[in-house]
Amino acid sequence: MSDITRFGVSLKSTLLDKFDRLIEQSGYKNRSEAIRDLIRDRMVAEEWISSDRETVGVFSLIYNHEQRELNKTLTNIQHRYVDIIVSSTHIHIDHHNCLEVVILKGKSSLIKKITDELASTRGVKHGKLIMTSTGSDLD
Ligand code: NI
Repeated sequence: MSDITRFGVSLKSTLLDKFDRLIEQSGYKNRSEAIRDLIRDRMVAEEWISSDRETVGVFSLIYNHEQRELNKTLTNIQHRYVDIIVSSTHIHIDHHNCLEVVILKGKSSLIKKITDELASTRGVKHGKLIMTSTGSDLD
């Protein structure tokens, strides 16, 4: 643990009280872990701003499989990006609706392009991208 550095932070006590309440509600045992997570979250956001960094996205989409050509269109888009799409899972939610979860690894700009294309396909009811990270720069 010799690479651990301790540092002091100055802030208004009212703000610290609010922060302490917030992190307690979220289940944190101490401020350090909460602050580490905030820092990592900001660093991941930065990965997504610099468009040529390799990163990871988890994309979910909900659609009605009975919509004409929709299934085929979504599959065709995914086949165009086999180098970026690491995994894709299809779940039949009910008689009409399908959930697809697509995991992508590559440049953030390309991940956004692919997931925008999937989400904006006519008939897709909901598409949501979780912008996460390879984790390699987070320690
Ligand atoms: Ni299905």
